[in-house]
Amino acid sequence: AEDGYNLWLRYAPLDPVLAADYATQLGEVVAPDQTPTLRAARDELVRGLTGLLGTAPRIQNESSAGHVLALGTPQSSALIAPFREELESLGEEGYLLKRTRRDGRDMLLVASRSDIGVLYGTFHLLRLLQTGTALDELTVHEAPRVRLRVLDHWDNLDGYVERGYAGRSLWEWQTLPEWRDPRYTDYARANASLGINGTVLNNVNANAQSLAPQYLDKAAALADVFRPYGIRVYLSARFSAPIELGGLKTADPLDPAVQQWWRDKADEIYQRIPDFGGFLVKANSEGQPGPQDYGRSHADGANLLADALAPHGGVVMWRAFVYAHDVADDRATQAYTEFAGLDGAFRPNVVLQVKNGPIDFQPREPFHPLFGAMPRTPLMMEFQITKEYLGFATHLVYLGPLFEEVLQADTRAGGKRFTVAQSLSGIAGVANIGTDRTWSGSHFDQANWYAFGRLAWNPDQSSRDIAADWAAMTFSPDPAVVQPIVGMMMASREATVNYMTPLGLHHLMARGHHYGPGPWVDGGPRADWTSVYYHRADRNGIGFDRTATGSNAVVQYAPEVAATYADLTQVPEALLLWFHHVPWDHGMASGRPLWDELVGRYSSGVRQVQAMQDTWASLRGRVDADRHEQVAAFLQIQLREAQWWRDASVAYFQSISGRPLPAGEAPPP
Ligand code: GCW
Repeated sequence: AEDGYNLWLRYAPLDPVLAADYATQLGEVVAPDQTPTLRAARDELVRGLTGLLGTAPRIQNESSAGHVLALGTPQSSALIAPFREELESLGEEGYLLKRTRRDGRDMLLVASRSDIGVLYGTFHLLRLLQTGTALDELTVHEAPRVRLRVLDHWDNLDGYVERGYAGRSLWEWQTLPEWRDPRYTDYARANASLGINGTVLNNVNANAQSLAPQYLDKAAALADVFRPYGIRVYLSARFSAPIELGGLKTADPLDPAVQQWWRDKADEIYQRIPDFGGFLVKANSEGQPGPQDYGRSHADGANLLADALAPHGGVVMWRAFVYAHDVADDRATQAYTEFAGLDGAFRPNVVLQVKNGPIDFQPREPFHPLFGAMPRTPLMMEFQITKEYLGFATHLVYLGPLFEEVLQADTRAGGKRFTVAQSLSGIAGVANIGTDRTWSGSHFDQANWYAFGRLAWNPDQSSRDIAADWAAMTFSPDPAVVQPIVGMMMASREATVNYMTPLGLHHLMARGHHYGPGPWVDGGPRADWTSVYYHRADRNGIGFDRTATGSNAVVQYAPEVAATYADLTQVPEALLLWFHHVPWDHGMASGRPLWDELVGRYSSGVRQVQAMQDTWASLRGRVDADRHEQVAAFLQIQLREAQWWRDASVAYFQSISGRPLPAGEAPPP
């Protein structure tokens, strides 16, 4: 039965004619296996070809004439050595796939300067076969565009995953380091297939114990498993660890004893994990300790850890998601206010990790104003793959278009085109992975892990193309399956925006768990924990004025962007209520008044879910029964809940606007 465990690496048998054609074109395989990484590449190739083509490939040490598939580096393979020059420009992680003739052989090369590049190239070749791509004339030069491509696990030491909807943590701290669950290897394979090269094992709301020796031993065992797959281990560091673990009186970054403690801690970690990636830190946000507790800046805090890691080559990923105890005028402005002025103050091995938008992983936000605003500081995107504010693992929401929209946003930094993607040194994704048999809590949420990884490698790819690859690999390369699935996926995010937070509304979810509607939530312990803080609906209108007449958050963007967002006639309708408070009868592009448009968007979100259901129903028989049934059931839940969102939101806003429902709109029950 298909249970989803194999992700996009199912290697289900191809159509026999196609399989036979591939088998002839590939011929014999010459794949060195001197290192663990080369062995992983060879094993994956054998696994993939056996599944896809129906027979195990013949692995040779030398090739005779005829067709040969050659894997390797110039060092490990005599067949690859002549192509050394062509590999120069591809860097340490890049690879070449190339069909060529040499010495009477028809060769297909999977070549790289490094072993890890060979593994990446092998996964790429397998993807071409899984998607039924023609191999004649093949020439692929690939190199990652972003250096740090990292998954952030919000996993606690007790196995609970914060905002995790896919079961418990994968890391079995209880049985590590002795027992290395084979699932760790499958996790590494899946990530390597996308080029992900780092993993932060523990929650940013960090327990200092993660840095205690016994946990370092466990982390080291995981690092050993991941190493052949090019994945470095990182840890979230609790800023007050010198007090909690070291017994010091302070964690002040300028205190010499504190500095010594972190240097010693770094030495201790690198003794166990020589390629340790570094630390991720959440400081002075939502109650976490940090340098501001001692009157020091974020730069002082980040540099403290950076100095400890520098001798070993580690980096500090310092988060810009700061969220203070006392509510600022506009929570959306806080990160920029605290960080923009620190540009240039960080050590070179500090990377500032910025969430995609200025609030918090909403279904839609404008891009974060720090992108493009810190030219002297390496920046790292933080996306949330787990869908905290988008219906958890139950709702089918493909995040590719959300990621793409943010990555392609033009910051206009320096007055010219400069996309968010161009500003990045790294990309992190808050993982949606747990012990669920599907890994991600649903079949379609696997696509969000997949799309994240592909975009981390090259943020300029199209989310539609990525969806097509994923659907072909996960379900079937048959275009009659791929096309409708891609159609569903591409429409799904906008559907969710429509039934949850249309037209730039945000943070209307029920308080705390963030599942289901709660636009009425008021009177919480602090103003910005309430939905009314964000939508500001009153008798006259709705929306958060972030222009000069309001919080003036727009000025945090480059002048051209600020001017566009601030201008009611230019702001994209999708962000209208993010930046403006407008009257209920404000004229919209559709010709309808805002109130009618708003209700219409809520209703169209529901209809879009119905359309997904219809598409999925039409695929019965083309998708295996097990997965078809579960997706259908989840879509039924999503439809019910989209209706719930629509009815609750429309009823609530109607109680404020006092306006009649537009013609044809059913009243909430
Ligand atoms: O989105 C919010 C979540 C918190 C999370 C925080 C953060 C890890 O509700 O659960 O804490 O963001 O990103 O630090």
